[in-house]
Parts: sequence; structure tokens; C-alpha cells
Amino acid sequence: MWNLVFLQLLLEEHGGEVHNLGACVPDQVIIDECRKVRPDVLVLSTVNGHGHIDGLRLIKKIRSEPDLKDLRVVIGGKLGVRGAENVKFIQGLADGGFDGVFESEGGLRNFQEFLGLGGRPAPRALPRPQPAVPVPGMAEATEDASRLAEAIA
Ligand code: B12
Repeated sequence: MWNLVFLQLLLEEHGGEVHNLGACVPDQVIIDECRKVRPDVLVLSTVNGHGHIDGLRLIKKIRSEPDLKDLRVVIGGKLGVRGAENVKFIQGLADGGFDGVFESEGGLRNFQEFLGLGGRPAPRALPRPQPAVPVPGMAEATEDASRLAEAIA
């Protein structure tokens, strides 16, 4: 899946070590892998518009596991099937427990800033991102997407 290849390359180009679990991974496999690897951040990608449903289910499971409740988890991509209107899913996903929600219409700048990668030299390990609430860059992403929606309308 090109979205996953794209994300892996992006993170590796910035010095991150990526464990790519592939597409359509069962929730329990993700949870087990997070326990085993203890990643700096779990990055979820959604392409076909169901991500806001699957993502919410998964994050609730992850947050109900005491040893994973502080794990950094983000989701991005096509959150729904409504283009720029997908921003309406951002708040619900953030409330569900995601540390960052990045709708594809908002671009990648906010994601890179969240990871602390904005234009600085490549670190070997991803630094700890900023605190979870408010979701970093969410306001800007929402504004960007709203402007886009207005431009299209
Ligand atoms: C190749 C393709 C397929 C392939 C592979 C699908 C896959 N899951 O990878 C096949 C043929 C299997 C397929 C099937 C389907 N597809 Co399809 N597919 C595409 C296509 C042509 C390209 C997708 C792609 O690889 N793009 C390249 C990657 C790099 O881009 P991307 O995924 O958009 O990711 C970017 C951003 O979203 C963002 N991003 C993504 N993830 C993340 C994560 C984070 C953390 C961040 C920060 C950013 C981020 O970064 C990327 C670079 O900008 C798109 C149309 C298009 N031009 O996008 C439709 C598209 C994704 N498909 C679509 C649909 C509806 C489907 C099906 C549901 C059709 C069906 N009814 O069966 C199925 C779903 C199958 C499945 N389980 O996923 C729709 C989704 C509608 C929407 N969400 O708005 C699209 C957009 C086509 C359309 N315009 O209608 N598809």
C-alpha cells in the first residue's frame, strides 16, 4: 500500500526506525506489537474513508490497556469519504484518545511538526512529541481544510 510505503520513507528519511505492520492489521496484533517494540509513536494511516470508524475502535482498545494508555498514537490520511469535510472527524478521534489527527487535505507539515521533524537535522530516534491536548496543529489543519472547502465550493 503506497500510503504505508510513503509514510515509512518519510519517517526513515528523518532517521526514524520503522516497523511497518502492513495493511488491515487486526487490533490485537497491533497491541501485541506495541508491547513488544514499545515504539516512540504508533502511526496509523487510512485511505478508503473508514479510518474514522476503525481508528476510534482501535484507540479505545489501546487506551483501555493500562500499559499502553500513554503510548503516543496518531492517525492520518483520508479519514472519511467527504474530502475537505473530513475535518469533522478530527475532534471525535482526538477525544477518543489520539495524540494527533492529520486529515490528508491538511498536508504533512503538521505531522512533521508533531514529530519534531520540521526542517531540523535527522535524529536517530524520534523525539517525544508535544503534550496530547490540544492536538498539535489541529486548529491549523482545520482552518487549512476549511479554506480549501470554501475555495472548492
Ligand atoms: C491504489 C488505490 C487502490 C488500491 C489500493 C488501496 C489501498 N488501500 O492502498 C485498491 C485497488 C486495492 C483500492 C481499493 C479500494 N479503494 Co482505492 N484508491 C487507490 C488510489 C488510486 C491511490 C491510493 C494511493 O496509494 N495513493 C498514494 C498515497 C501515497 O496517497 P494517500 O493514500 O492519499 O496518502 C496521502 C495522504 O492521504 C497522507 N496520508 C495517508 N496516510 C497518512 C497517515 C498519516 C499519519 C499522515 C500524517 C498522512 C497520511 O499522506 C499521503 C501523501 O500525501 C486512490 C485515488 C487517489 N488518487 O488517491 C483510490 C481511493 C483511495 N480508493 C477509494 C476507494 C473508495 C476504494 C475502495 C473502498 C473501493 C471499493 N468500493 O472496494 C477499495 C478499498 C480497499 C481497501 N481495503 O483499502 C477512494 C477513497 C475515497 C475517500 N476516502 O475519499 C479513493 C480516494 C478513490 C476515489 N477518489 O474515490 N484502491
